[in-house]
Amino acid sequence: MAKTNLNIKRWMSTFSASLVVTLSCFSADLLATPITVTAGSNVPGSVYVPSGFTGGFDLSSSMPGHTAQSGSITATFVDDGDPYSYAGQNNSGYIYNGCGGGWFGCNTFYYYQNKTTYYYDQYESAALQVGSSTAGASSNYFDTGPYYQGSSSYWNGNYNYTDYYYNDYYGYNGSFSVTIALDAAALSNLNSSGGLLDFSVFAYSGDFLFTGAYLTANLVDVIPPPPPPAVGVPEPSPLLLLALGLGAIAFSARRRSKTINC
Ligand SMILES: [Ca+2]
Ligand SMILES: [Ca+2]
Repeated sequence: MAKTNLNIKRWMSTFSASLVVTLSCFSADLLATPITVTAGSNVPGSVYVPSGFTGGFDLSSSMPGHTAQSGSITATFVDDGDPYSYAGQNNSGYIYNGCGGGWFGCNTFYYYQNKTTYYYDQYESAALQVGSSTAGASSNYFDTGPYYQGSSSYWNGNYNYTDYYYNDYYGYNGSFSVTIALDAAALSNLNSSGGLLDFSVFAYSGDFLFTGAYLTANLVDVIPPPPPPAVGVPEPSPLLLLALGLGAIAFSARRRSKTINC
């Protein structure tokens, strides 16, 4: 009887080990490693954006067997090179005493003025819209500072005048970009369409060139639902399983006994 208990313990130990291995393999299948895919938009080249347009992405070749969990869209822009608009002139006048001081001891007085002309580059602001979300980006501020351009001198009948000229270019230009995460609506559209997703670009302010957009999506395996139980096939009863187990133990014990006897 003690030997039978020992065999039952060994059989249960073997069964438990097999069950652990089976569950481990099952969990590994469910936790498939996500893959990241990237696709460019269907908008070719650069598009002038005075107002707006709509484009799209196509991930249909990567979607079978997968579902998108997260992702983002990045759109890039560049200013189109605006004509500078004249922004006024600043006159800063100074009186210079050529004699080093003293009004009555000098014969010559003259004035000089710094005249700066400002040229303004228009401000641009772009918007990217996907799903239910919108994000914006704007061109970059710059200021060259006053650059000396030359001077001119003249006599107005009473005094000598010298004007010094400067130009200052400032405003907004250059390349800029915006990235927006796929929200729930965008992910739903992407998954329900089998990998297609639309986006829109428009101008909040100014004009510029849209130079491209790409979609990055993180995909995971689609886990199929478990198959329905078979109809009409009776499951083995616990008593039958117990009888089969005890029979196997008895058979194993008999073989071992014979082997020892040999
Ligand atoms: Ca500009
Ligand atoms: Ca512009």
